Amino acid sequence: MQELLKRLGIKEVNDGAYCGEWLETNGRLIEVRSPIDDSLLAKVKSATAEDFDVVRSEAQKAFKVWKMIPAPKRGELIRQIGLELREHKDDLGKLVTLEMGKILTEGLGEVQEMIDMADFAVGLSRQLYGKTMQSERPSHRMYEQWHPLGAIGIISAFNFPVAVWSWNAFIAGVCGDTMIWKPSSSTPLTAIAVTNIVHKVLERNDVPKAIFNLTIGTGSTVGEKLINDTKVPLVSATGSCQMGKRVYMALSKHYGRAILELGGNNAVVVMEDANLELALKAVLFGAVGTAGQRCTSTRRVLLHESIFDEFAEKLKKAYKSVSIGDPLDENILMGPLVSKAAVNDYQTALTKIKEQGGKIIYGGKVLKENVPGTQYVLPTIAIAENDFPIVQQETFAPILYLIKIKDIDQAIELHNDVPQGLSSSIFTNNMQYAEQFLSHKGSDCGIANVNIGTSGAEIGGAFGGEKETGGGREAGSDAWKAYMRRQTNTINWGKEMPLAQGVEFDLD
Ligand code: UN1
Repeated sequence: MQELLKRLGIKEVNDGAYCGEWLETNGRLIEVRSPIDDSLLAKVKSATAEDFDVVRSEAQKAFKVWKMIPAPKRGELIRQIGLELREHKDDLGKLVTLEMGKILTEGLGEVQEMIDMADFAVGLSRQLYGKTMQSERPSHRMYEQWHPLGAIGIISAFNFPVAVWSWNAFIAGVCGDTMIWKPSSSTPLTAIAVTNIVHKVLERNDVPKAIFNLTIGTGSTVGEKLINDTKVPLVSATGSCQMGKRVYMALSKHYGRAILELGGNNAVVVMEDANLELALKAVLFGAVGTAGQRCTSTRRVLLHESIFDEFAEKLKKAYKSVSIGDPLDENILMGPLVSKAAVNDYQTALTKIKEQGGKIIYGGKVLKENVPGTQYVLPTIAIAENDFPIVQQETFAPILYLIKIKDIDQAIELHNDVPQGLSSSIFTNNMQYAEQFLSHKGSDCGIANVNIGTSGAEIGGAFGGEKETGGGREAGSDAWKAYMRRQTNTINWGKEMPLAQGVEFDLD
C-alpha cells in the first residue's frame, strides 16, 4: 500500500491546497483512515480561509489566460489528462477502494468513468455549438455564441470521489473555465492523487498552471468561502439535499449559478409481465452495489401484487449469497459503509422502519464478525408503505423497501410521491406500460429507464434530477451549456437602421 500511495504522490502528511503548485497549508489536520480496517492511510493539513483566497485569486488570474486559448487546444490538455488516467487507472482505482470502501471493480469503473469523460470532453472541445436564427429585420444576421464563464467551484461527495469531479472539471475545462475543487473531507487523498496527475500534464504544456485547483477542508471553512464568494459565478455541488439547500441559498444572494445534484429516492417498478431474472439482477446491483451509497442507488421496489411474494423470495435468496468484506478481495460484492456515522444512520433507519410499521425480511444488522472496523452491515430488505416518513427520506445505506402496487397507474402515483426525483426504472415487456412510464404522465425523474436499473448511468447522457434532487445536469449531452455564458449577437450589414417590432423612431 505504501508503494501505491507513493506512486500517486501521496505523502505521510500532505498539503491541502493547490493552485498550480501545492501551498503549504496549516489548517486542521485530517487523519484519513480506510473504512476497510480503520488503518491510517495518510494525513492532510486542511486549507484555511486565507489559503482559499490565494487559490481563488490564482484561479481568476489563470482564467484570463485560459479563456483565450482556443477550445480545441484546451481539449488537447484534457486528452493528455485522459492518457495519464489510463496509465494510473489501477493505482487510482485501488485508492478509491481504500479510501471510501467500494469494491475494486467499482473503484476501477470510477476511473474508467473519468477516462470516458475526458474522451467526451475532447470531442466537445471542437463543438460547443451556438445556433443561428432568422432576424425579422432586413440585412441583419442573428446568432448566439457561448463564452467561458469564470473561475467556478466544484463540491464533490465521498461516494464518487473522483468521477463526479471529472464530469464537471473536464467539461468546464474545455469550456474555458478555471475551477476550485472542494472534495469531501472523507476522501481527500483521491483528490490529491488526481491533482498530482493533472499537475504532471500541466507541467509539460504551455498553459496557465492554476486551471484545476484544489482546497481541502470542512464545509464551514472552505465550503462557506466558496459558496459566498461573489466572484465565483457558478458552483456545482453533489451531496445531500440539506447541503444543496445551503449552497443554493448562499449563491442566490449574489445571483451565482448552481448545478445541484443532490439526494435520490430511486425506485424500480416491476410489473406482472416483467422478466423477473433481469429485474432481480438490476435491483441487486442497484440496492447493494457501492453498499447502497450511490445517489442513484435503488431504494424502493414497487412490485405488482401478483409477483410480490415470488420476487421478495428471490431477492432474499440473492441477498443471502452477497459476500461482504474486504472490497479489495475480488470475491467480495459489498464492502464497508464509509464511516461510523453512516452505520449510525443505517441503525436509526432500522429502528424507524419498525416503529413506523415496516417489516424487515432480510438483514437489519451491523456485522461485528467482519472486524477490524465495525462498518460492515447486512444489506436489508423491508416491506413498507410508500408514505412512511422513513421511506420518504434518503438513507445512504443498503436498505431497500418493497412496496405493493395493483396497476401501472398506482405504480406511477407512488413512484412520484417522494420529495426527490433522480433516477427511475420499470421492468416490463408491455409497450404501453413502458411508454406510459417514460411519458409526461409517467416518471418525474431526471433519469427514467426500461428494463435496466436505476444506477450505473453512462456519461453520454445529462445526469441529474428534479425536485429536491436540485435540477442540475452534469456530464454528457448539452450539460456543458451551464458552464458557459450565452451571448446573443445581432449584426446589421445593411445601410438602414430598422427597429424590431416595427417601432418607428425617426427625427423627421
Ligand atoms: C452519484 O452517486 O453521485 O449512475 C453518481 C451512476 C454513476 C454515478 C453516480 N454513474 O450510478
